[in-house]
Formats: sequence, C-alpha cells, structure tokens
Amino acid sequence: MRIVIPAYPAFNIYSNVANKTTALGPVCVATSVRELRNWDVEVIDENNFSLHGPRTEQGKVDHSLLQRLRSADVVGFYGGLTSTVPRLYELARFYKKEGVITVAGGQHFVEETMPEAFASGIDYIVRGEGEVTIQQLLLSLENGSDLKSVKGLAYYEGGKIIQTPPREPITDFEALPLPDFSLVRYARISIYPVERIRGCGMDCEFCTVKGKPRFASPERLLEQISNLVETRDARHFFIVDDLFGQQREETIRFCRMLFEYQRRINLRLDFTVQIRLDKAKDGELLSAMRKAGINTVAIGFESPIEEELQIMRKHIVPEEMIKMARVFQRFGFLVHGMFIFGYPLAEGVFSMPVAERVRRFRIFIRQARIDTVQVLLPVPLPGTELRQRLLRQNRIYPSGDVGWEYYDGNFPVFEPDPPVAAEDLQMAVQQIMGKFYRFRYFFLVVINVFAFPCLLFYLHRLRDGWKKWYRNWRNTLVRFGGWVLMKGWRKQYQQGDFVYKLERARGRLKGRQQ
Ligand code: B12
Ligand code: SF4
Repeated sequence: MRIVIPAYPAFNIYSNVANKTTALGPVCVATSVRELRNWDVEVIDENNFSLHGPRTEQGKVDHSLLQRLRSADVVGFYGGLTSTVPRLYELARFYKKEGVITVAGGQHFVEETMPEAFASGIDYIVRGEGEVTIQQLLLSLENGSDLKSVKGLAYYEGGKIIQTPPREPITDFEALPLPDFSLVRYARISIYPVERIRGCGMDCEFCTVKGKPRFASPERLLEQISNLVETRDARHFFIVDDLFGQQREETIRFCRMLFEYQRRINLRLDFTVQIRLDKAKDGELLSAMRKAGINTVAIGFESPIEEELQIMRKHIVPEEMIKMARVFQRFGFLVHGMFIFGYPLAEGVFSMPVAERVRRFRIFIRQARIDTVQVLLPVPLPGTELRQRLLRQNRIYPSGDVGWEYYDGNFPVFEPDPPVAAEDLQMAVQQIMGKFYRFRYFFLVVINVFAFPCLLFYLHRLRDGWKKWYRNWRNTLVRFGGWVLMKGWRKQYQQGDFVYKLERARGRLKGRQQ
C-alpha cells in the first residue's frame, strides 16, 4: 500500500512549513498497515519530497515511475486539507487507470463530498479515524469477505452510496503502535508532528474539529518524542493537539516529565503548540510549558471585533485579548497569531466599512505585540456549520468556477456581507499582512547582526539581553521573509485566472438567486 499526501495547489503561507514536516494522520494509518502480516506500506508526501526523487518534467512527483519502482496494489490518499483535493482526484484517476484500488480518508470527506469523490476515481472512503478501519478493509479485500461488517466505511455499489455504521472514536491510544516516520519515503523531516489529545471541547462555527476530547497518557507522548530524538535525531516538534492544555493536571505533569527528560539527555528540544488565548489566566501551566521547551504558541485570535467573535462562538471579548496576549509575551513565548478577516455575519446584524475593519486589525496586532501573524479569509469547509449557513443563504460560489483548490484562506470563496465586494476583502488582507511583513525589515536584520557584538559586551549588564536580541533578530528576519513570500503570492495571484473565475461565479450566483 502507498499513502499519498497530495501537493498544495499553489504557493501558500504554509508551503515552507509543509516541506519540513509531514501530516501525522497518514503516518498513523500507514503504521497500522505495517502491523498486518501480508502488507508492506509506504507514505509519499508530495509537499516534502526530495528533489532527487522521481519527478516529471513539470517538477511534479512522478507516480508512474513510483509505480514502476514499487508497484502498489492499494493507494490511499490523505484528504485532510480541502485545498489539496483536486490534486487528490487527479492522482486517484491516474491510479484507477493503472488498475489500483483507491482509498481516501481525512476531514474533507463528509456526506456532501462523497458523490464527487466516487465520481473522481475513489473506491472507498474511510470516515473518521483510519487506524482500525484500514486494517479491516485490507483484510476484507484480501479474504473477499463482506465489506458491510467494516465500520466507518463508504463505497459505491449498485448505483448508490453505501455507508456502514460509524466507528466509535478511539479511546485506548496505548493499544496503537507509535507512528513510524521511517515509512515516509523521499522526505526530509525536521519538524515532527506528535499528539496526545484528539478532539476539542469548544465548538467554533467555522471549524471541522468536533467531538469530545480523548486523551492519551503523558507517558505515551513522551515516548513518541524520546523515540524520535533517539532514533531520528529529532529536535523540533509540533504538538498538533487542537488545544494544548486540555486536561490541565496531566498537561502540567507532561511538561514536568518533558523537562526532566531533556535534563537527563542534556539536550534542549523545541516545541510549538496550539493553545487558546484564555490559558493566559493559568500561570502555573504557562511556566511549566516554558520550562519544558515550548517556545512557540499558535493562537487563534480570529478577530478583534466583538460581533464577529460572537457569531464564531469564540467565547472571548476583545478587551481582554490584548492583556492576555501580553501575558504569553511576558512568559517568553513567541506568539503566532491566526486571524480571520471578514467573517460573514447574520444579515442586517452589523456592518462596518472595510477600512475600519483593517484599522481595528492593525491596531490590535500592534498593541498585542504578536510576533508573527497570519490573516486569512473565512473558508466554509465541508462539514462545518459555517458552510451550512452560507449554503442556505446561497452565497457560496459554484465549485465549477471557484473549486476546492481555492479553499486555503487566500481567496474569497463566497459572497461577503453586502455592500463589501470579494476583491475588497482580499485587498484588505494584503494590506494588513503588507504592513506587518515589509522590505524595510531587511535593514533591521542587518542592524541586529551588527548589534550582536555590542550585545555580547553589555550582556552581563542586560537582564535577559540575549533573549531580547534573539527575539528581535528572529522577528525582523521572519518579517523580511514574510515580505518575500507575499511578493511571490501576489505575483502568482495576478498571473492566475482567479479574477475571471470570480466574475463568472458571481454571475452564476446572481442567476440562481433570480
Ligand atoms: C497540524 C495541522 C496543520 C499543519 C500541518 C498540516 C498537514 N496535516 O499537513 C499546518 C500548520 C501546515 C496546517 C496548515 C493548514 N491547515 Co491545518 N491542521 C492541522 C491540525 C491541527 C492537526 C492535523 C493532525 O495531525 N491531526 C491528527 C491526525 C491523527 O488526525 P487526521 O489528520 O484527521 O488523520 C486521521 C483521519 O483523518 C484518517 N485519515 C487521514 N488521512 C488518511 C488517509 C487514509 C488513506 C485513510 C484510510 C485514513 C486517513 O485517519 C487518521 C488517523 O486517525 C488539524 C486539526 C485536526 N485535528 O486534524 C488542522 C486542519 C487539518 N487544518 C486545517 C486548515 C484549514 C489548514 C489551512 C488551510 C489553514 C487555515 N486556513 O486554517 C492550512 C493549509 C494550507 C493549505 N495549503 O491548504 C483544517 C482542514 C479542514 C479542511 N477540510 O481543509 C483542519 C482540520 C483544522 C480546522 N480548522 O478545521 N495545518
Ligand atoms: S477553532 Fe480551535 S478551539 Fe475552536 S473548535 Fe476548532 S480546534 Fe476547538
């Protein structure tokens, strides 16, 4: 079996990270397949694929050559990111033509998207967690036994879609093998994704992650980390739990164990986590995290506008947000702030000119002293309440014009609240990001480098001088790098045919409404 993580459709703010890491889900599923007696398995990550690996003349991963080198009987696809789904379907059609059985899993595949998947070369869809379902599916295919007994599966038979009963969410994580990253071929991984908690207790309208959180033990997470340090020389980790700090006492215990482990092996490791802003109220948790080497926190601020936060169901108010962001700063975390610009509100509830919204975002970002920011447009992802709301209002652009490849937060994919035009929202995001990531930071990087010897001279006098210098240097470098990224993105946008597609989609929506 080969599991493919399809390439991002275009250059994206995350492209840089994607070629240093990999998706954890497919590695977990592949590890599960590895346990089966008659099966051999590999993972191909198109976003992290060596330049020396088999590639076509256009630079894409050459699946035809891969298939000749190590022919797969079954190919699985990671459908965790909707924006990569057009590439997923392109590959599924290719493998289908080669006579290979195709299986897809991941967040994109819900009731709404199943028909298109079966029409695009997918034989089986695994719904929800894949570790157990894939084993049972492969065994059934091997023995020719009845697929109806495999829970969590969907397939097309006799002109209709069959869905077997849903599988219960995994609760006994200790029964699963540790994810085996050596199954990922042609990849160079320097940031390892690890996890302890699946699910999230919150209920944000735009998010696909739903369901009660389920926890593995701190010991298991430490085991994942120590295994990677000791077998793969890993140093950087992304704890992909949706909300770090759930099950507070166990999280603090984990942080203490992690600190002890690093002391024992005499190494400092580097961790990034995703956390809610209101964890700022928990000083004990934050200080345990810092001691454990958690250096970067990614926080979904989403918006500084109260009405937007309410409809998103973020359960937080803007006045508290700046204070809380600063607490993370004081503890020495690098804060990566994630924002959504132009969230659609219920009609007639509230209206604010785009220029005013831009101003509020800018002021907020400056006052909260966020180290790096990511401002994206709202994306009505399959399976979310936001999508259902906008579908009911007939605001989502038809997929024939604005396809899934545009669902990465960089493009408007639905009609914004009147009287705002989609183009204005996109321009506004560029304005906010453009103010943050600027060319002039190049000069500050240079100044910071020259300031380094002076820093050494005064180091004994400055409290935390080194840390301050590093933070400054790192942030100016990132902000200059961000400018380069944005320039590339703008060029790509201008050269692409999105503007034309948008015009057509709008026309079609209007036609439908009349
Ligand atoms: C880590 C992470 C990232 C990382 C790495 C992404 C990656 N996976 O490659 C980074 C930071 C790069 C990232 C970026 C983005 N992300 Co992200 N990310 C996550 C996060 C927090 C964890 C993913 C993870 O490892 N989960 C743990 C594993 C074990 O679960 P899993 O992936 O679901 O896998 C299981 C099943 O789905 C299934 N399965 C998965 N693949 C397969 C394959 C086969 C063959 C089978 C049988 C089964 C199977 O079995 C697995 C094991 O049980 C998820 C949230 C979440 N909880 O999943 C969001 C999530 C995947 N991200 C999301 C989004 C939207 C984005 C962005 C577009 C940013 C944005 N606008 O918010 C960008 C992507 C840029 C782009 N080009 O589109 C959405 C995706 C929803 C969707 N339908 O697209 C999610 C679900 C969060 C959300 N808000 O809803 N992300
Ligand atoms: S956005 Fe974050 S906090 Fe909200 S439901 Fe999703 S994972 Fe949970």
